[in-house]
Amino acid sequence: MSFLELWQLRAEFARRLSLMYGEEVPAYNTLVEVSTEVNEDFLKRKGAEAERLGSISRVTAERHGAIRVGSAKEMSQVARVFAAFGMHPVGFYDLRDASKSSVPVVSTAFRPVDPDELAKNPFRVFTSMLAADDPRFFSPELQEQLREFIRARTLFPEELLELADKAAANAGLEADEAGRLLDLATAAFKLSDDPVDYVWYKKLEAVSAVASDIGGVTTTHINHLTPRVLDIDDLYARMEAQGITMIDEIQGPPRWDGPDILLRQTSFRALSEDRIFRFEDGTVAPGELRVRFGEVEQRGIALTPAGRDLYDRMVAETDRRLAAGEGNGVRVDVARGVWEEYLPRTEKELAVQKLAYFTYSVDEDALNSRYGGSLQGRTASLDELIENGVAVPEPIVYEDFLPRSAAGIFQSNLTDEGTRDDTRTGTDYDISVMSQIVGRPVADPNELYQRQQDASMHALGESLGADIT
Ligand code: OOG
Ligand code: NI
Repeated sequence: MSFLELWQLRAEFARRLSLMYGEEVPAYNTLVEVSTEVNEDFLKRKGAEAERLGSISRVTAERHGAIRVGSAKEMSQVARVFAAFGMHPVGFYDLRDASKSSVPVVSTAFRPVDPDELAKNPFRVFTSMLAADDPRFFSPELQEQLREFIRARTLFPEELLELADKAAANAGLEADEAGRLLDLATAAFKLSDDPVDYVWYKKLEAVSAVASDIGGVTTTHINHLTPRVLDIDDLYARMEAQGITMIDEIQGPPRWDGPDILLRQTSFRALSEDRIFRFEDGTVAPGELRVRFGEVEQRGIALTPAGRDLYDRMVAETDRRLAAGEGNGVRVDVARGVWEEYLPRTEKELAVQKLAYFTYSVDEDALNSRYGGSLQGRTASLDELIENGVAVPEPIVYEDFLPRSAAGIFQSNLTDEGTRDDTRTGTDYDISVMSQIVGRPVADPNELYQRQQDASMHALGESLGADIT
C-alpha cells in the first residue's frame, strides 16, 4: 500500500474538484483549454523568461477555488478539511465595505505556505464566511433565523473531519483512506440537487444574493475555480472571440511594459443552473439559479508594505483622474498612465527601492569581473550587489488576493445591489478575530514573503562568504 503525502493529496483534490466543476459548469472547460493555449503560446513567444513567475507545469496545473460558509463553526470545520491538504489560513479580507453592493462576508484564503509546497502544487481556496451578525445587513429576527438554519445543517460529515485530522496529524494517509478522504472532501463541495426553500431563499436574496447563496441552501459548493494564465489580455481577447462575454474590465493592475505586480483577474457569468424549489404550499418544481461563474487570473510580484502603499496610492490616483474625466472614462488607460509615472520600470529598481519581495541568486560572471571572483570575508550592501549585477533578484510571486478585486468579482456576479443599512454600526472583524473563528492562527501574508526573502539573503551571504548589509 502506498502512502500519500499532503501535497499529493492536495494535487489530487484540486484535480478532482476541477473534473467535477467542469461537469457542472462546461464553460469552465473552455476556459481551461483557452488558458492552456495562452500559456503555451506565451512560452513560445518569450522562451525561458516566460517562467520567471513560476514553472509552466506549476502554472498550467494552478487553480484557486472560492467557497462560502455560514458560521464560525463551519469555518473551523473547513479549516480542518483544508489542513488535510496542507492548506493553511493566510490573510484577512473584509469585503463588507470594499463593495458598493451588499456583500456581507469576511474572508481568508487557505493555501500552502512553504515555497517548496507551493512549487509542488499551489492550490488555494478563497473562503468567505457570512457575517450573519452584522446589523447593517440582517435584522435581529433574520439573524436568529439564519443562525437556526445554519445550525441545523451539516456541510462536512464527521467521517470527513476525522480522516482530515488524521491526515494532518500524520502528514499524509495510506492510499485507501486517502481515497475515502478525497471522495468525501470533493463531494462536500458538489452542487446539491436538494430542494431549495423558495420563500427563505428569496427573503435572503432581497438582502444580498451572496447571503442567499450561503444561507439559503443546506449545502456549500465551489463558487468558481480559477486557472492561472501568463497573459490575461490574450486570454480575454480569445474568450470574447469564442463568443463568451467577459465582464467589462480586467480587475487589478493595468497592462503596461514594466513588471507585473500583484494580481490581475477577470471573469464571466456562468449560465443559470437547474435547481429544484420547494414552495410554501409544499409543492416542488424545477427552477433556475445563477450564482456561479468563471474567473481567470495572472499573477505578478508580491509587494512589500511600502510597495503596497504605493499601489494603494496609485489606485486612488487612478480613481481621482477618472472622476476628473480623464482618459474617456477607461480605467485601464488612466491606470497605465499612473503606473508609468509612479512605478519603477524594472525588477531591479523594485528590489533596490524595497517595493517588492525577491529571492537572490549569484551571477558568477559579475562576481568575477567586479570582485575578482570572491567577496570572502568582506562586507557589501545588497544594493551594491544588485546594482553590480552580482545578486540577481528573482521575483517572489504574489500568492494571495486583493480585497478590491475580490469585491469586484463578487459584484460582477450580482444583478441586484441588495440592501444595507449604513445608519447602523457593523460588527468588528479583523485577522485576530478570524484566527479565533478558524480555530488556528491566520498568517500575515507579508510575514511569509519576508521570511522567504530573509532566508534567501542569508543563503546569499553564506554562499559569498560575505557580510551583506
Ligand atoms: C469569492 C470572490 C473573491 C477572488 O479571486 O478574488 C475571489 C467568491 O465569489 O466567493 O475569488
Ligand atoms: Ni476568485
